[in-house]
Amino acid sequence: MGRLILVANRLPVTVTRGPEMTHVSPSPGGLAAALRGLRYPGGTVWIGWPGPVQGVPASEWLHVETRLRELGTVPVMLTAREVTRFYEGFANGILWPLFHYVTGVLPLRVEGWEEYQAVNARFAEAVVSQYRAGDVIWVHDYHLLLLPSMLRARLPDARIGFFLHIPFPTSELIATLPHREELMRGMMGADVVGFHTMQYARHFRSATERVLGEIWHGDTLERAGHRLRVGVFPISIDVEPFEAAATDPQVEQETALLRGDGAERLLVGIDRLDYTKGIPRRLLAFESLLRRHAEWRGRVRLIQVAVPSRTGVTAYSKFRHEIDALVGRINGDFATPHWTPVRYLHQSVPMYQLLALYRAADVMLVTPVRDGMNLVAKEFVATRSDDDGVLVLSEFAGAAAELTAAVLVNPYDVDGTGERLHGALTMPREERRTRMKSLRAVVREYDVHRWTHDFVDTLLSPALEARET
Ligand code: GDG
Repeated sequence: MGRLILVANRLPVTVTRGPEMTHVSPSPGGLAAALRGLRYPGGTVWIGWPGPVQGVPASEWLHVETRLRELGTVPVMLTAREVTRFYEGFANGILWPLFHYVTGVLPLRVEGWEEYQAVNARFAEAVVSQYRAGDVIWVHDYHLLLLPSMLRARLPDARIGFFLHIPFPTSELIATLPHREELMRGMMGADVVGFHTMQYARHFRSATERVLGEIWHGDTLERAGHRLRVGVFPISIDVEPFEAAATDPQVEQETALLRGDGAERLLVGIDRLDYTKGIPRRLLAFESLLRRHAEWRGRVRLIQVAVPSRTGVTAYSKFRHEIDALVGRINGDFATPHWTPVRYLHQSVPMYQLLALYRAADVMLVTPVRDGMNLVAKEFVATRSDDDGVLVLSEFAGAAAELTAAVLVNPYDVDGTGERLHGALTMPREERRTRMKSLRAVVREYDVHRWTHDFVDTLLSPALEARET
């Protein structure tokens, strides 16, 4: 049996230079979290960028390389210029906002295309050098849209899958993208192209029709030498560690500390600090709750964790200041000497604390303006084996297609979201239980192992129908 070669911009581990020595530690973000627990009978090989390693002294590099090899990973190095122009520029400065419909942060001029091509070609080189007949290749995400076709040209008989972790937007937006033909053609080298939702898959089909004049037969398309299939595979989580939180003494202790004497209700938000996650409008919705329902003043607080992310991209540093200012204003307007409405953590929290926040939350706020899936929503649900807690979820998160028993909100409607918060805080216990039971059943039914299995199965058997397209 062949191996599964996983190709993603970031390895599931990152090399970072500490004050004393260099560490190899788990990478942040949803993709890494979802794929870390992946098992494949023939074994896996990971190909990706290990993070900015330029500062690692030569004396430690051998140790780092050995550690990466032990973990089954193959590093692809990026120069500082490529980090700026491929990663921060083209991938995170153009594709990320455009695919999330946040056109306001797009630069006037699209730059970094040469580096985007060059890095995709370097990844192709690394995959070809690892590939053995019988291996299956699975390429991930928007950083590597050109890679499937580059691999198809070099390895015509290989099984190549591609999965997009972010939304695929309407073809109206794809049409605005310089290099749209190359990018769409790049994806089409795969045998299977997977998305989180039916809507994204539909947008992809219409974009290929519009940009390349392709003609689909249902979910398949005949290409020179191979058949392309589009499928829907909603990513999920490894449920077990989240359910186990219920019996972890450290988590229980922390949960009790967060709940305190129960006099205050707790709202929780946990996100990467990203303009797609809807943090400013969420803060305004909370403010609206406090203004319109004054009875909650002193009786409810919001803990918002925003993990620093992509700090090299200008739009992110501007956005950070916007949140700082909003938190300051809301706290300034509403705090009393005994109560602070918003506790804002611009840092990541350790796992036991993350689990305790999920368990202590009366209401979990997942209100992105746009999100491919959003794993935080699924993690929260999996943690609530007590069948309590309310999930307030944006209609514009991919997760909303599955988690229909959540309280769904339009995050752009700030006052409307504030009213839904009031509704969530006053929801009767029986309704909370019914909704949470139904949400937990969805997440348990389709976990990350089924997700992987479904995708790879579809990739291995072209005759097999993909889910629900
Ligand atoms: C992309 C897509 C899609 C967050 N803060 C802390 C922490 N986290 C962990 C969460 C979760 C992950 O980070 C975030 O995952 P998301 O899915 O919510 O978001 P993205 O990073 O934007 O992921 C997204 C995903 O890819 C997978 O396809 O769902 O739509 O944008 O696992 O738990 N973990 C810890 N401390 C923190 O402070 N330990």
